[in-house]
Amino acid sequence: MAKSPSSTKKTLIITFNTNMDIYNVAIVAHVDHGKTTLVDALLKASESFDTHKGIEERAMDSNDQEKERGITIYAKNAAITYKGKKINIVDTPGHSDFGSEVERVPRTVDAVILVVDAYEGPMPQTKFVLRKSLELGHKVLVVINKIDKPMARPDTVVDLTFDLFGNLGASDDQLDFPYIYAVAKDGVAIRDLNDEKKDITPLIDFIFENVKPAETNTDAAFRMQPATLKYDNFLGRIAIGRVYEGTLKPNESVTVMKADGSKYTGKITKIFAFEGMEKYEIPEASAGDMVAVAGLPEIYVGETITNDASSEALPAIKVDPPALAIEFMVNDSPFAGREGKYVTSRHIKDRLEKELETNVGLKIEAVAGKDSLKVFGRGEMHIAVLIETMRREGYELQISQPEVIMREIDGQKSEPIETAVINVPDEMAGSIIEALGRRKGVMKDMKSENGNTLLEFEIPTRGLLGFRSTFLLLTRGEGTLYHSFEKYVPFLGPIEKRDVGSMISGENGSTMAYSLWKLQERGPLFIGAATEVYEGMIIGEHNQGTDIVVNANKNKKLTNVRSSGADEALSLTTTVPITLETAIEYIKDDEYAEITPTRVRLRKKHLTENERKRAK
Ligand SMILES: Nc1nc2c(ncn2[C@@H]2O[C@H](COP(=O)(O)OP(=O)(O)OP(=O)(O)O)[C@@H](O)[C@H]2O)c(=O)[nH]1
Ligand SMILES: [Mg+2]
Repeated sequence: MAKSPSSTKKTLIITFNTNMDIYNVAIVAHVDHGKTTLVDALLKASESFDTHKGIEERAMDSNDQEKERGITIYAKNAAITYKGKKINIVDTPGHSDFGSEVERVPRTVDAVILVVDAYEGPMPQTKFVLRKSLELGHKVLVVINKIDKPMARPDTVVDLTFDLFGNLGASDDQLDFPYIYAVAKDGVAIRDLNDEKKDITPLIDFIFENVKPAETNTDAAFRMQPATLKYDNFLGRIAIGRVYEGTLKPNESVTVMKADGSKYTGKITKIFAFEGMEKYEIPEASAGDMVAVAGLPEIYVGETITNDASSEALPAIKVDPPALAIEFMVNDSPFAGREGKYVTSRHIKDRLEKELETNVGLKIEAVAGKDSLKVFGRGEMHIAVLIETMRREGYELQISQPEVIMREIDGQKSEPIETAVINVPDEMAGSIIEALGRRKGVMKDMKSENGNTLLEFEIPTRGLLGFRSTFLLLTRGEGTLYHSFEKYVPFLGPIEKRDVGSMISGENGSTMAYSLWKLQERGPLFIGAATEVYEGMIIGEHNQGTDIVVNANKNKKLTNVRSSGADEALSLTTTVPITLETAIEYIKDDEYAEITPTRVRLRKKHLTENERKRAK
């Protein structure tokens, strides 16, 4: 189709049409079930200007870490126009650590599209996002995706999804959900499994049929509620959300109503709407649409922006509280400041405060009597993504073991428990059941099918901390493990975190292959030869369950001593290098991880043996 001039970027304002029907939908699912791929397919089908040109795979996952990890981290808006109608789509993350992104979004839409993998069926996070959507009374449309998988069982998955709706207390209306099949990867959707697989348009028509267009009461006062925040170097904080009623032009003054009931006035300088993956400046925000507004540097999620100070605030957005905290502090190891550009506590504090402006699930708190900050997040990965971003920016810091946040409920200390769903080859099920049992997991279900065992556990979040590496070891990477917050229960008593101790360097200096070669019998090593170490640095695991102090810097006492530590004649079993994620999993409460732009080192909080004895 030849492009008319009106469909180019510059004149996009022409496509802004207040009379256009608008459909606001959020796409939710368990991790990897194909949400972002489905949004790609929709963008490619869009009739509007050049959205479908040069869309790379999972283009919505635009952040560096999203690309590298292959997952969505931040909820994002996009929009397509088709047959003269507009669909605002919010793509959400499926990983449970980014659940707060999902909790906020459904409030801004009229319907939710639940994607379910045609082989895996509903998984822990399917339940979480569906529960949130049903609670809001939303209509839920189901897309059974990946029907091309060799083991796909689309009909069974529809039944399982129906059961899940039932278990979660869906209303009769919700229970009668419409569904459609898709191969998002190939950009096709079909109503009936026997239909010809042509393109994605059946899904678009399916949305038009089953979602009510947004209400567009433009006579009322302007009211909008931000659900996500972005930071722009030129414009500052940008609030993205839905206009519930009324209209607003740039430079009109507005009143912001905060969650605590207080108000202040401000001015919105620019208004944007979405088209494809981009946002474009528009002359007026209008009821029913999703817009991004700039000009309110203090704006926060869930607040109400209005042009009539006497209008009512929109209902607050409820977000589950953080489940986990990690202490961030200045790196005070002997190697501090070697690799980082920003290393002081002020640097770290300022950076974290900036992060709070847009990272809604995150909280920080000063630690009494210490020059450190506690960072609260939804899960290990939520905080790990932040640490990774910081080290890429040149920050250096030290972190503590993650701690699960307890809550006082009805006068009782309570802790979060999660549903964990595990799929492993049959012969490995026994060791997994044992390992989770030790971590206070309670088995809820067990099924074996085609040589694979599917296990469902309820397990305290504490029990899952650090479990992933054990899981990988026990299953040799052949299993899958998903978990998602379920509820708070009274505290279940102590859990021993790991039954291996650390191998600790007793000296400063450089490691020698000869020493390491002898030490490797005592447990896996984290570092190789010719690596600089300091007294108190953890260089490996001790498989006897206790900490031991070792000297990794000794060389062979021979006359023909080699000058280099890297003695090729000695073959070291492979070392297990410490990554940010493994560090967070590994450290015990008397240990720290130092994170610099180029290194991750583990250390004891107290570096010398004497200090450690005294601290006991
Ligand atoms: N076989 C098959 N694979 C698909 C299909 N749709 C998506 N995938 C693949 O599934 C993987 C995950 O896809 P994503 O679109 O990133 O999944 P997501 O739901 O957005 O994942 P998160 O955002 O991390 O929760 C990618 O490797 C896709 O290529 C499909 O229809 N069939
Ligand atoms: Mg995604």
